[in-house]
Amino acid sequence: MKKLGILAGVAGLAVSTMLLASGAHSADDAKLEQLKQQGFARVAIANEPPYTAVAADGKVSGAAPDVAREIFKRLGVNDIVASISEYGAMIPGLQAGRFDVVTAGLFMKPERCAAVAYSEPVLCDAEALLVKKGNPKGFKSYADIAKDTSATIGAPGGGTEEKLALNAGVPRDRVVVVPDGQSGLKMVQDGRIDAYSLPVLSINDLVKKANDPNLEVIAPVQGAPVYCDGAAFKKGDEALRDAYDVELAKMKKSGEFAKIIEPYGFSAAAAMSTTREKLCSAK
Ligand code: 6CS
Repeated sequence: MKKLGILAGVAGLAVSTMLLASGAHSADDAKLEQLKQQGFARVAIANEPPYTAVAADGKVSGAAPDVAREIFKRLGVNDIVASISEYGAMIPGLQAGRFDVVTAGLFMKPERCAAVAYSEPVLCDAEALLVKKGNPKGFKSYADIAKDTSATIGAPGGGTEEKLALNAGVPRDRVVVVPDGQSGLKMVQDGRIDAYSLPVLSINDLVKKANDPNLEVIAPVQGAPVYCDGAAFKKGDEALRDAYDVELAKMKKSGEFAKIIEPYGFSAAAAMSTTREKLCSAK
């Protein structure tokens, strides 16, 4: 597969060069042509259900990849090939050409909007805290964790929750970088951290699968905004992003978008109630 991938990539590059030389297409269209030749789009995911998930047999699912797979099919790119990445490494990986797009629930925020070309909104969610049953330290917000000098919080490296905790005043040495949901759950269960923070739907998925009566979910985290992600493209691939948005808009209008994301617990109306422009200019 790898050799095939390299050959396909070289062939794609040759097609792109021909297209550019002919002047018939902009550099951006060449990107879509290259993906069509490649036969798949390389997507970055985190393996954080229900946003993204990789089964034991390698099958990729989750609301974000499912939307992306359908849109790329409509653009003539037959499949997606996923790589698991930490949130903090997704944008550098995209910029370095390791992925063609990030479809992982990478929430739109001004600093990220400056670094990538986001599609219109796809998945929206509030933030949550996973704590021991009874919420012994009475956390309702990231500020509460900051105020309690003995409290520690776990969050994804380079993720939104890490940033929210630091911005609320939790010192760096009390914010623990946690590689994945299962680790975060275990660390709370073992008392190694006082709280673990992810978006509400991710925490709820973890708790449902853990089936542990000694856990409690605090949601939404007071003072934290509702975020929405979009598919994140490399700066310079705006025409591919625009083509993606055309198909996304059609699916939102036809109800096909809701059919994909709502079984995962996401609200199509929430994504359709806002725009990239609003989310990228949020204070
Ligand atoms: O965009 C982010 O940074 C966050 N998004 C998700 C879906 N999970 C955690 C992550 O920190």
